[in-house]
Amino acid sequence: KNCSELQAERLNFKPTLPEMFKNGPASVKVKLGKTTKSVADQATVKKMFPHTYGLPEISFVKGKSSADTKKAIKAAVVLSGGQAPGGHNVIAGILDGLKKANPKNRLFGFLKGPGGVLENKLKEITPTLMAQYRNTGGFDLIQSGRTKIETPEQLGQAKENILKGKFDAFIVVGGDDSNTNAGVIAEYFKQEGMHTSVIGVPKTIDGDLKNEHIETSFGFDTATKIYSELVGNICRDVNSAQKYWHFVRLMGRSASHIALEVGFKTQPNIVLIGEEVLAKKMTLAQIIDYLAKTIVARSADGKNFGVALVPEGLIEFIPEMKELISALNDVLADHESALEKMHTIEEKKEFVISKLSPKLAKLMKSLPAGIASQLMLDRDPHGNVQVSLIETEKLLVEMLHHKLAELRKAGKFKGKFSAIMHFFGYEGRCGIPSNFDANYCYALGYNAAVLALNKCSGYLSSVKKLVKPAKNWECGGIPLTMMMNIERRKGKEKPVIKKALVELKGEPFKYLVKNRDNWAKTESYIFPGPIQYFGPAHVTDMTTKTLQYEQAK
Ligand code: FBP
Repeated sequence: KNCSELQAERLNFKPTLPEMFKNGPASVKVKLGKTTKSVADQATVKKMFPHTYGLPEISFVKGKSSADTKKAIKAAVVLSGGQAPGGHNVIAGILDGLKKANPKNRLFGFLKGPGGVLENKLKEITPTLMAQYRNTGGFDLIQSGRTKIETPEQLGQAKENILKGKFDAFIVVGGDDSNTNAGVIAEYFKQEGMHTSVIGVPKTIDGDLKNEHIETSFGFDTATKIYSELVGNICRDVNSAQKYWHFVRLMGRSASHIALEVGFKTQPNIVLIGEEVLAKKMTLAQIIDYLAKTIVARSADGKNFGVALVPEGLIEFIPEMKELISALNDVLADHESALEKMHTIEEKKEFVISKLSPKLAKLMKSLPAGIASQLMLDRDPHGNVQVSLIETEKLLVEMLHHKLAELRKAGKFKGKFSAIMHFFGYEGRCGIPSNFDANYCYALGYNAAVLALNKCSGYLSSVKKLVKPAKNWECGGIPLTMMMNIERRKGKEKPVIKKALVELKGEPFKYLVKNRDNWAKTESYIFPGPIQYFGPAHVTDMTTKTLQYEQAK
């Protein structure tokens, strides 16, 4: 009734489980791999995680399970951070895995993210409740939140509520920060002598929680398909009207994977990549020169139109801006209480500028007022600047108007520059999961249940070989500490899971470099259209170009 035709149809979709899970958790055996070490800063990470450092990798193979499935278990799940399409299927996979092992097993969901763990707000996920949410987008079944469980008091509170609920497993669905947290909790529970397994699931549309064992995070596929449809439509509009330049900022807090993937799927005239800007140590002025060059060259061919993709994290990759943001992070953290007492943004700005080095103070003052204020906004609970709120596309367009006016004066630009700006982010985070994400999330959840049944703690659910059909995917667990390194957060050194940025030596970026000059000059646009849920498998089940290029070698 209160449901669209497609929604009703998707409730009936049956995700494909990897072959090894076909006969349920009782027919899956744990195979222990090599012991592991963290990706960097080994000695420090080891010292901080004495109980969970160096755990062996786990892969699941067919065989008789040694897990005791006779004793019923209770598991709890929490969704943490930004939404990503497929979260409900993770929960469905956990529930089905648990129930298949023993119908008496029960699953609970903490409400509104880790905050719900601290406040002990939870509800049971029954098969009847789950039935209304299978293959749907969003996190509305139990919601999400960005609270962190990290202080000794918070860890103690989490322990108390997990013990109160008699949970044998605690599953955290989140991005790099949330899974870092899962690692901290796993360590703490072991230290406290608790038997509860803590397991992470890699979620984020940003696609930056990946490594050789975690090929992609869930949600990236669906979100980029949604943005690509929109950008493709804009490309066609641009080529029909031939009078505007469109600047599209794409979500992805830090890494530029989303912009790169949408670039592959639509072939626009310009794709900026933050990681390249950083590697080439480009200044804001150099980025503007690069954009202006393309605009002028197209204009000389009579084309006063085009499409440019701007990754949301770009601003933090410009070395001078990065330095400024990091200094601002420290000043804001060090003077939190003084700043809280100030009422206007101007007052805060003046105070902050007085604490910066002369070089950074000058840069801060040179920025358009709106952007400077946006840089001063509150940080999220993880201490990150809220890049989604910084309108980088406006900064670029404003500076381009100045640059092109200069070039016009010098007789080097005779065309028109009329810009339209967009930001695509939130519209992609809760879309109906693509077949890929529906299958991947279900497998990640089922796999997390198998890890829980085998009492594996401190692991991230890992499903690999994702360019193959879902039935051939390989499953297991990767120690959370293996992905950690030490970074500076809120002015302090912290162990965190290393963010996977766009690799400039990687195949996806090389593909862009090979093609971008041609895309800049021509209208090589392609139009991916909307996500297809029914039809030929090569259309419905295809995954990202990023994964295809990464795994082509
Ligand atoms: P996660 O890393 O928590 O999955 O969040 C990703 C993201 O969508 C980013 O792309 C974006 O910068 C941020 O969340 C926006 O955060 P918020 O939802 O708090 O506005």
